[in-house]
Amino acid sequence: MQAELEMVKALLGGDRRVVVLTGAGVSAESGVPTFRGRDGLWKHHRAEDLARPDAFAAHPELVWEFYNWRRRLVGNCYPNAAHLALAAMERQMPNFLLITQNVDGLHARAGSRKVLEMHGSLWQLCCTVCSHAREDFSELPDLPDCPVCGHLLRPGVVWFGEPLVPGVLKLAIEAVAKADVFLSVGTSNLVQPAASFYQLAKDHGAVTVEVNMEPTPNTGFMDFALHGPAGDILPELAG
Ligand code: BV8
Ligand code: ZN
Repeated sequence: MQAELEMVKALLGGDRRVVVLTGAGVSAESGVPTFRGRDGLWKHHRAEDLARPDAFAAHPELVWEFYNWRRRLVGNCYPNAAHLALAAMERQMPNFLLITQNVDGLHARAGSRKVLEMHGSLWQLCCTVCSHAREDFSELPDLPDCPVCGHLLRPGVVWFGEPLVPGVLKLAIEAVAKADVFLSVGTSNLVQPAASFYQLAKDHGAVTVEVNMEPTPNTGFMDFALHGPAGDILPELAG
């Protein structure tokens, strides 16, 4: 793998347009449970069964308890070497963009500034009725009501079955389609539309790289597959 790693590292030089897509695996070494790993369960619920609008409509308190548990857990986690390496890459490369599926905010805490949070953020709250939205890092054991209209607030994340914010998706698609190098880091490549970004990059001539602990459904289509912890591999690439 060292030879492949050196080849990928050489590709990241100059003013090449580099786009990195991250998933839950990039936060795993910070202690944040991944969605589909062994630790992906919460009180015998699968995250995917709670990260849905119908679950929130039926059981807002249970879903909020899940998000409050994640806010508290992530609040006690710190960016790991993978997050820090991606922040370093942004400083080194003039044409670099980080697109993340994660909602934990650890990329920003690691110093990344150009980050597209395509699935929203645990630290955002928005109203279920009016346009009120705010960033809120406080302890919120009970789901707060909207200060404007009094209706329930909800986590400012994109749930399964919900459309992504159009402006964010447009920016992501435009960047991926223009990329010279596309890296997919720590994602099982199961969630759409992120899972199809590699194909969009490839169709437009990008070199595609996967960084993961193990093969994913996309591995066979990638130009390079670097298997190992992101916390080991990314610092090598950031050099
Ligand atoms: C939408 C926020 C359309 C909430 C999340 C085809 C086309 C379009 C849609 C669909 C489609 N097929 C199905 C759909 C519906 C759905 C979907 O994709 N379902 C899947 C399950 C089949 N997609 C949607 O609903 C999306 N919406 O397309 O809307 C639309 C249009 C108009 C009108 C209505 C609808 C919205 C999807 C967003 C869902 N929200 N998060 C929250 O977090 O609570 S997604 C959620 O999954 C997280 O964001 C997470 O990041 C993401 C993806 O999971 P991964 O990040 O990949 O995590 P996972 O645990 O799976 O894998 C971890 C990986 O890391 C593993 O590979 C592991 O090996 C690796 N790893 C572990 N440790 C390390 C490591 N790698 C390196 N180093 C390590 N140390
Ligand atoms: Zn409101």
